[in-house]
Amino acid sequence: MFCYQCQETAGCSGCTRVGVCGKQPDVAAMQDLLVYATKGISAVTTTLRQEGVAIQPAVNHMITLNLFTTITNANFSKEAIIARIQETLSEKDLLLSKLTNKDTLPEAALWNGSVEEFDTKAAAVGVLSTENEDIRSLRELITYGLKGLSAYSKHANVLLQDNEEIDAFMQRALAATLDDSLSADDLIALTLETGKYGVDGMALLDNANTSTYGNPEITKVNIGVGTRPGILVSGHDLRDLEMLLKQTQGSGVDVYTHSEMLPAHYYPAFKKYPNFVGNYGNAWWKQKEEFESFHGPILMTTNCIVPPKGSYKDRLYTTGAAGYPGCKHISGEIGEEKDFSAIIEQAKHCAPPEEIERGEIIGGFAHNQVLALADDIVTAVKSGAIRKFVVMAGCDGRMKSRNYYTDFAKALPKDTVILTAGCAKYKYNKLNLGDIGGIPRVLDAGQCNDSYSLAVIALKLKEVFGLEDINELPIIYNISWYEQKAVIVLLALLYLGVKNIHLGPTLPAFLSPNVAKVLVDNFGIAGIGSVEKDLKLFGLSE
Ligand code: SF4
Ligand code: SF3
Repeated sequence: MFCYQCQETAGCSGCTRVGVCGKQPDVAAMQDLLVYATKGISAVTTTLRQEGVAIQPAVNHMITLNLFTTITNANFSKEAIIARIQETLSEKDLLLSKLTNKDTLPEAALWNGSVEEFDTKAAAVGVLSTENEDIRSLRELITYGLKGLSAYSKHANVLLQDNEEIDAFMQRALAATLDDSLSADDLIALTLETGKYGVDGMALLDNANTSTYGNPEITKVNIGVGTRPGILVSGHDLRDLEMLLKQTQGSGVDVYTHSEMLPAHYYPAFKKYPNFVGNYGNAWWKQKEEFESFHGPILMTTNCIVPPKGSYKDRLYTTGAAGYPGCKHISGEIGEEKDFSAIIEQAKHCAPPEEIERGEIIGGFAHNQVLALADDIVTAVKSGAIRKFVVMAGCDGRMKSRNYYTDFAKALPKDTVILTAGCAKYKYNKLNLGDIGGIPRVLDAGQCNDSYSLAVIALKLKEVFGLEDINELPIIYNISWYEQKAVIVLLALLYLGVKNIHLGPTLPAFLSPNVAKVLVDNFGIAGIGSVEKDLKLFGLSE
């Protein structure tokens, strides 16, 4: 196997024997083949569009879901991935029969094979099949950005929002990563275009979320526990949470959020459920301890799954793109009501969650809420009460080096405000960093996809302050990444013209020295150093 798509890749270069995430070589091979088949069908849909043939939403959804399935920590089930490959190959053959000109199609568009041939084929089509390291680096950078975009599209799709332009781009770009005639410069241009569609994808999801569930608002979230049995919901899918909340009414079972589901509490639509008790635990990587002490069933709606311990494996359920061998999967297509009765029944026989902390955390600072406070914020900036905003959005992870973010947050001068989104926030959202004239020093906009809110806020402040360039704002970017959704957020920020982003705890292994140089020279991308050095660099030493 060879995989280097996430920040925790072995030796900061590539997982070759087994994934640090727990992905086994046979699963990695099927993921490679699924990506290959998905690129193949995308080459067919792209050519069909050129011939004026419309592509059905079901095909777009299939491609989106395929990519999402291969995101880090989403799906460890070989069986589920093989089923997706087979479905994709048969749909591709149907589409091929509608095509007039097949001459320009790449090999991936024409290939088909039986399950017995999958292993051999997978070994020939992985990441290392592109020999030139710069072309490989750019192809993977684009592919990972598209994986992130697919996650955000899928969340919009389940709320019945589609954008054919985004789907068409995603497929055109996937097909382009198979095209040997494209130069490094062509692929750099495509990388930035991916960032443009990243912005569009996040805007689509933002609209889907807020038009369905209302605008997030300032909310205090309980981090303690109640006395009844509970179900813990993790991942990013708000529609799954909504269905579960509805189905648990009157059941005597409470519902808690975990990790990236925390921001659900900020939406008005979920506040009406009396059994929606609070948030349990921290970011994804602590789940082994926290899922054990939770005692009740856990529903993983997306990434990030840590291979479960036997002690709670029979309480772990997956749905949507998520999967784990031996864990029950709850099915349900877009537009269908999923049946969570098995989870609810199991919960009734479980002990209530064990208290691991108590108190409250505050969040809900998505763009609408922050813009409602714009006058106070502008006054605070003009008076000097707020010196700088520090965007610390992104992912959390296991590595000890990520304690940098806790130390950095603690060491920031008291006249700075952290803007955050994603599970990165768990490194500092319980530190009680205080407020500036009533404005909390940690403003949580929501999930990783809500990083879009941070861009909207920046653009609004640029307008209010009458600035020419987004980089003239008193905003510093010190972002942490782990998986591919952070890649699309990064590309989106680059597309918006944001410069000098610091990315840590390490730079992506998939950036070749030459590609990294392009990002450094053109966008001022940099890694992180020590807290002291970085504070100095940002002009924030006291
Ligand atoms: Fe390794 Fe990350 Fe790939 Fe898992 S997703 S195999 S940890 S690079
Ligand atoms: Fe976290 Fe997996 Fe990325 Fe959505 S849950 S930010 S790592």
